[in-house]
Amino acid sequence: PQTGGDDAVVLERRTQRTQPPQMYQVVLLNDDFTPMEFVVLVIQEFFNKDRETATQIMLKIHLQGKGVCGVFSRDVAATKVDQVLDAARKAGHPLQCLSEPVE
Ligand code: NFA
Repeated sequence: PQTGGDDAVVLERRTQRTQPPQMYQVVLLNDDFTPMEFVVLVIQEFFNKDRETATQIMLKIHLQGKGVCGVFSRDVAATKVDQVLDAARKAGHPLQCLSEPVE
C-alpha cells in the first residue's frame, strides 16, 4: 500500500509473498493398554497407510512414545483427531491423538 513515500515499507511489501497455509501433523501417543493391532488398524483406516507402513508407525510410537501419522491442513487434521479419538473411545481404548503445527 501507499504509505506516503516510505521506501522501506514499500520494499518490504513487494518481497513479502503470500505464505502457504500452516500445516498440522497428527500425532498418536503411546500408552500401556491400547492393543498394537488396534493402532495398526486405525493408522491404516484414517491415514490411508498400507499394513506394513502402519505397523512401522505403530512400532515407532510404541518405542519412542509418539509418532506422526500424517500432515494436513488445520481442518483436516482436526477431523482426523476426532475420528481417531471417537474410534478409540467406542472400542474402549485410551489411545490419545493430537495435532500440532509443523515447525
Ligand atoms: N504400547 C501398546 C502395547 O504395548 C501399543 C501401542 C502402540 C499403544 C502405539 C498406543 C500407540 N499394547
